[in-house]
Amino acid sequence: MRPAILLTLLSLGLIAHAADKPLNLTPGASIRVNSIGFLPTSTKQATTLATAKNFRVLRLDSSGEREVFSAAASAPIQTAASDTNETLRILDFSAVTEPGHYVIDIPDLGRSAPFNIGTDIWNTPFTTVTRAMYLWRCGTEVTGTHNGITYHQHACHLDDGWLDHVGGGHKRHASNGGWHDAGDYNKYVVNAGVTVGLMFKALEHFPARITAVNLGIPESANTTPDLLDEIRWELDWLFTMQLEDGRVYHKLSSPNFRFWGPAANDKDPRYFAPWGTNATAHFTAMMAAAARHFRAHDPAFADRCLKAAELSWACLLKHPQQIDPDQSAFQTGGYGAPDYSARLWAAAELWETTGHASHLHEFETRAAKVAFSENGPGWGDVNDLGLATYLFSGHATGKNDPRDHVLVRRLTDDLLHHADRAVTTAAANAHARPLGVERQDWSWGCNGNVAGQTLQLHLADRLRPDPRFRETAQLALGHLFGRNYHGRSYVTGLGANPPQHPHDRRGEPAWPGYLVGGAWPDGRSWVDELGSYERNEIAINWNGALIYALAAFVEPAAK
Ligand SMILES: [Ca+2]
Ligand SMILES: [Zn+2]
Repeated sequence: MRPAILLTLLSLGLIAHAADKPLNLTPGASIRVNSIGFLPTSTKQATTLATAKNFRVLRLDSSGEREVFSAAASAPIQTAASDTNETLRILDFSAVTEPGHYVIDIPDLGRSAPFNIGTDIWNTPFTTVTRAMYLWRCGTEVTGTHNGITYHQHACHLDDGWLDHVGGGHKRHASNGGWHDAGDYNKYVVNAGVTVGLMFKALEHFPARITAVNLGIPESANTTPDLLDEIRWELDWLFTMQLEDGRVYHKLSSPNFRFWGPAANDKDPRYFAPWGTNATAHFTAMMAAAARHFRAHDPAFADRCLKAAELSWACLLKHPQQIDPDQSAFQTGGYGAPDYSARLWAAAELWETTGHASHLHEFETRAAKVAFSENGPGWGDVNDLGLATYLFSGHATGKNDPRDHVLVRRLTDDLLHHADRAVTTAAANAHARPLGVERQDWSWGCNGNVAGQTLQLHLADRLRPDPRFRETAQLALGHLFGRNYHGRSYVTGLGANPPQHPHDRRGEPAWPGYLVGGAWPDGRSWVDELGSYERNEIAINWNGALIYALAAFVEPAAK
């Protein structure tokens, strides 16, 4: 994904031959359970080593512990070599429905991480993971407290950025703000796309759940939903990436990944990379969607977003062939990808916001050649975002639906096919991972894919309501929060034994609310090590996916 990272870190000796070095793998956990917990009505399962025959569930409270359930484990299941290559059993305790604090106990084997049953179990994870975007803000002081630890960053990168590599000479063009991208402090327009896109989709699909959530950010006292406020922090930066003729700079980055330490100590100059059509298309899509979302809260800002979107769209029409930026001055993230899907997404958002037939035509022409993704949306493929906007368009009302009905039917069938397959895949997997466990299902950032895959499940549920879709979306979260080979949460600061050493330049203790990349090339191969950028880095696109996945289960009535 970002091969330049490897070269840079190797050359600096920050990691020694990471590509060759065998991973220091640990034995799999004895009992693996979603350590956040379960909604009272959900199916409740955990996974354990095959030595367990029987298990019990204990309720923990101030008076001690008491057994509330016991049962036999399932028959043994052998997992594939491409998965975890073990013999395991499933523990089903769906009969336990009373809200409370629990643990699974297996004689002679041990106890699981504790977990909760309740209607509000996903509220704090949603707030923490979304607030993590605020903690990523560049160009400003940020501070937050989590689990008794206060995290603080002084205002950073106030010189952003320099025009040397875009023909502007050694002059500064103000480009403060935005989010740091990942474990590094650079800012990339393309990766903002899928991140902002999924955050907007969370608001579109689950407004009653998340609109009123207080994220504890500087804008929490105003009347705008905090999630929109947080997105706006990125949009305000994105405006500075647009040229007067609508072209959009690809990124704002230091030349390499040399610096480690607090962001405010990073004095490496940061430069604009030349414009490209892919960044311009992502910019257009984000601004077009923003115009719609901000209309009710700040009409002037909505107008500004729409104007920016239309300017960049006109630029894209002038440049129908892909133009990639020259990034030879940089060794940082390239984010190179075909611009096809970003143009498709931009057309969808422009149509949804303006209703203009030309945008619908452009979208449908492109959409005729695509299907829903296999792994959920990602920075290199945002088709799912555009297809989702189209399938659930506010313009498609009754007799006045202007869409191509043949295309709508095909996309609907395709979406349902993908979602049904995710349900089947999760049901067949010992850790209920809906993404599957073939070799190609474990890849750099696959935890983000697991989270992002819930988009298709919730879209399918809107088209053809089926409790299995939401159930499977919870299983995806369960896998990320502990029902996995390691029996650990893959999200910093949340759940059982979360990552302590993420690949994050801010250092330790680990900043809270970040999904790490995950295991590959099989389910065992994840390590909690700072140097493991390819398995233990954090990134805005993965958090964007997790924000979406969590938003679906926030329960505002349970304070
Ligand atoms: Ca607010
Ligand atoms: Zn910064």
